Amino acid sequence: MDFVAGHNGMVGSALVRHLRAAGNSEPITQTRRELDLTRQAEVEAFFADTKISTVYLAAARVGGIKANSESPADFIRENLQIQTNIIEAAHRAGVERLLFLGSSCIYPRLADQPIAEEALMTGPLEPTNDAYAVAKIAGIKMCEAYRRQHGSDFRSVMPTNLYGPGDNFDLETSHVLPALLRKFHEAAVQGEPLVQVWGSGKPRREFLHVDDMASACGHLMTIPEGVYWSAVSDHCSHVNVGCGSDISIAALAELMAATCGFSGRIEYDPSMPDGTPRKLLDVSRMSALGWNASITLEEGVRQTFDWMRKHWDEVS
Ligand code: GFB
Repeated sequence: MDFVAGHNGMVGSALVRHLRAAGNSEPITQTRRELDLTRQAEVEAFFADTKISTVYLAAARVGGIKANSESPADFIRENLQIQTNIIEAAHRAGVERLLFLGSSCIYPRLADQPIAEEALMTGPLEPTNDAYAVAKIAGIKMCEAYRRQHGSDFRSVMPTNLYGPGDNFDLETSHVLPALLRKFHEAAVQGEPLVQVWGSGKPRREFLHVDDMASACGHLMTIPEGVYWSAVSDHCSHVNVGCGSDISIAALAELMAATCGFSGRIEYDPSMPDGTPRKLLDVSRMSALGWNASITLEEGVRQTFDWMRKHWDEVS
């Protein structure tokens, strides 16, 4: 049976949708109330009592540049606890295959673009999210260590910035795409003359729709063990997942304005951090493993905009 850890999050819920659509039996899930993933004993008891063959480790504490800057201790502690508990419990319970989900912020702030998997730990991290990044790097290294010591088939996937249904639209803690979608929509509806965008607008970001991410995860988990581990190496075993192109924050803001029918002024707030100047992923390893993204930014934004309005009471 598949266990999706973090099934209520944006990625976790997309994974559940994907597994259902692929005809898999209903995945096992646990709400926070049912299972606190930061508690080692609880996690080990759950794995001991449940017949789990594969794990999608999508549970994490996530957030945008402001949330990461303000709560680094929470981000590093909670993510280390969750991933360490699940990886060890999966090993003890003899889980056949595990997929650990990280983030493109693991790479050096000024890595050569597009960023190849081998760029990991070759330079200083982006300060606004180095705590979260170190936790995710530790997760990759932990999966590799279990592979070398126990022969565990524990894989790691590093997505670029994700967006889509089920995203967090809170203006303080969210990522840029949902935040701007909400800001421009509210301004358009309320007839406001101005929308504030953080930073200079110059940074570039790559965006992947979460349903593409779920499809990539499903694809990675169907690759036979021998094929996967001969395509990666024991000390660089993670796989980037992205769409292969990026956009400036300024151009994204223009796209959001057009999507929401906002015709007012866009103002930039230089007092807010820009973060990493660019983090476009090299996705050739994933392409060679037989998967490419298919949802364009335009259609993904349109779909997310429709979803946001349909769930407005929930998200606003
Ligand atoms: O998406 P975001 O918060 O995180 O910010 P990162 C991306 C860029 O959008 C930054 C700008 O340059 C922000 O200054 N931006 C403009 C805004 N307006 C806004 C706004 O209203 N809200 C937000 N949030 N940003 C995250 C990491 O970095 O990437 C996470 O902090 C994770 O740990 C995630 O790795 C994938 O893309 O800079």
